Amino acid sequence: MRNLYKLFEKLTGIQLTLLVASILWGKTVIVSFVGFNLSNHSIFDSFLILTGSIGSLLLAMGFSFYFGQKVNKFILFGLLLVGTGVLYGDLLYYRFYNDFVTLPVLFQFDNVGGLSASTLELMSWWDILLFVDLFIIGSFLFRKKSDITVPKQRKRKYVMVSTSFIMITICFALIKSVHIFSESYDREQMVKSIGLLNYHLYDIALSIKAPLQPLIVTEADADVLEDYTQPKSSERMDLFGVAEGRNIILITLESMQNFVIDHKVNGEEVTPFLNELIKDSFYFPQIYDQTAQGKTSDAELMIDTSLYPLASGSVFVRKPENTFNSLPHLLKENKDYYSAVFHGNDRTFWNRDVMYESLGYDKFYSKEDYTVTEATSINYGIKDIPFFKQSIPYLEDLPKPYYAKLITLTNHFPFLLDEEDIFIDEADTGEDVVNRYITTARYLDQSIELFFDKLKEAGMYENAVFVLVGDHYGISEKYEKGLSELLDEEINIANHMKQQQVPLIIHIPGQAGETITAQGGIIDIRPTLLHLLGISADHHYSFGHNLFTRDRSHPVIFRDGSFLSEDYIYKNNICYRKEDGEVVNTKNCEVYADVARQELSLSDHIIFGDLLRFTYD
Ligand code: GP9
Ligand code: MN
Repeated sequence: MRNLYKLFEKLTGIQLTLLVASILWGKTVIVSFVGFNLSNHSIFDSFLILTGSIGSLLLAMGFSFYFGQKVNKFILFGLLLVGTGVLYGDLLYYRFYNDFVTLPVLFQFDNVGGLSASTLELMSWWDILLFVDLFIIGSFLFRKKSDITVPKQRKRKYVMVSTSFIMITICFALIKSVHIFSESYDREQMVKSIGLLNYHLYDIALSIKAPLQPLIVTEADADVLEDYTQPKSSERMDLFGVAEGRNIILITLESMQNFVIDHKVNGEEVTPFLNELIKDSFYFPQIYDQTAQGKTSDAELMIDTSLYPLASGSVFVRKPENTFNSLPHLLKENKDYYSAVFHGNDRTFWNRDVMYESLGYDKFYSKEDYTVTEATSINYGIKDIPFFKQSIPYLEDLPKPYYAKLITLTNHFPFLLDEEDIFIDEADTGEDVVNRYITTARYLDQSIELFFDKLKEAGMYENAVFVLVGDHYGISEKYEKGLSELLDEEINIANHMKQQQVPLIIHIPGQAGETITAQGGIIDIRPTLLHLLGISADHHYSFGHNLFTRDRSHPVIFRDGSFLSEDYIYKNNICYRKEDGEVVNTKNCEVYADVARQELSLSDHIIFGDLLRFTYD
C-alpha cells in the first residue's frame, strides 16, 4: 500500500485526473458487461461498450481543473463519488426493471412500485466492490502533497482529445444504426452504442426539450393525424352493438399475467373463477403487456386513449394537462355515459387526480372514500375484497349508463398477504416472489368472484358489460428462472414473449363465449369495446385495432421498439422466428420495424405536442 501511495504521490494533475477517470471507466465497463444483461453482443458491440463512455468521462472529470490552476481534489473526488452513485442506482434499477433509469422516472419515484419496498432484496454483498476504490482514492487524494497544477495548454489539449473521443463515439453509434437517436426509446441500444454516461446526458437533453414542444407545434402539425384513422372493416358486424347501452365495468387486474389462467399449482387451479368465467366470455389469450415505466398508469392510458405510453416516465406525470380524446369523452359524446374511476390508493398516486380530470372522468373514488384500516389494507392500500365490497354502494348510485373503471391493488409486487387471505398454498420454486405470486393471484380471483356475486345480488350484473384485463407483468425478468420452473419451460425468447401475455376477458351476460386468438395489446381494448357498444371507431386517433377484426399482419408494438408480428419476434435489434425462437435475417423484420418506428414517433408527437387540442373546436 505504501509503495502504491508513493506512485500516487508522483502523479501530475492531468495524470491524477486520468487515473480517476479510468477507474470510473473501468467500473462502468464492468457494470455494463456483468451487471446489465446486454444481450448477444457482437465484437463491434463489445467495442462500443468498452469505448463509448471514455470521451464524456474525460470531459466530465476535467471539471476538476477547468476553472482553477490545479486539480480541485474535492471536485475530483465528488465526481468519482457521484459517478459511482449513479452507476449503482442504475444497477439496482436494472436488476428489477431490466431497464435504464431516465430523468422523468426519478420525478415519479414515489410511484415506482417495487423498489422502495425491496431495495434491500436487490442488493448483493458483491456490490461493496463497487465502492472499495472510493476509500483508497479518497485517503490517497487528500494526503497527496505534490504539485497538481494543470498548465493552460494541457487543458486545451485535454478538452480537444475528450471531445474527439465523443465525436468518434457518435460516428460509431451512427454506423451501428442510423436510427439510433430517433429511436432513443430503445434504451438498451442507446447504452450499448454510446455508453451509459452519454445515454444519461442525451436523456436529460430530451427531458429538457419535451416541455418546449407544445410551443413549437401548430395546428398544421395536427393534419397528419387525419391520415391516421383505422381502416373500416365489415367483418364481425354480428357483434357490432351487442353491448349497446350497457353499463361498462372495467377491472384492471393488478400484475395479472395470462399464464395463471387454467394453470394448476399443487393440483389446484390458481384462478378457478376466471377459468369458469372465460367459458362464457370473449377471451383473448394473446394480448401483450405494452406498458413501460408508467406501469398501471400506462395501462390506463392505453385503455382510455389508445395512444402508446411514453418511452420514459408516465404520461400521467409528464403530460397530465393535455387534451385527450379519451374513452370517457367518447362515451359521453356518443351515448351520454357517466364515467367514474375507483381505486383504493391516494388520489395523487400516479398523479391520478389531475390526469382523471383531463381524461374526462366525472368522479374519482379514491382512498378517502373507502374505510381503510390496518385490517383492511396491505402493501399499497385497501385489499381487493373490501375494495370491491365497499365499491358496490357507490356503483349503485352512479347515473346510468355508466363506465366504471375499478383498479385492483393487492396482487402487486412483492405479493404480500395476511394469513386469513391465503386461499391456496404457495408454489414451490426457488423464487419466493413467484411462490407468493400464486397466492395473491388467487386472492384477486376470489375477490372478483365475490364482486360478481354482490353485483348479481344487487341486480347490477345483467345489464353490464365486463372488461377484465391484466395491467402488466407481475414477475419481472429478474425472477424469470422461478417462473420457468413453475411452468416447466426453458428460458428462451419465445417463452419470454409468451410470458408477456396478460389476460383479457370481455364478459357480456347472456352472450355466448368465444376464444379470440388474435394477437394484440392493451392498446387494442378501446376499439374492441367500442365495436361491442355500437360506436364506430373512425377518426378517433387511435393506435389500437378492433381485436375481432385485427389485421394479422399488423405487429404488436412495444414501447422500446420491439414487436411481435405473426411470424417474427423483434427484440434488441435481433429478428427471431416466432415459432422456435431461431435468429433469422433482420430483413424479415424490417417492414414491421418501420411500422413500429412510425407509430411510436407519431404517438410521441401527439403527446409531446399536445396535438389533440387542435382536433377539438
Ligand atoms: C398503485 C397501483 C400500482 O396505485 O396502481 O401501481 P403500479 O406499481 O403497478 O404502477
Ligand atoms: Mn399495476
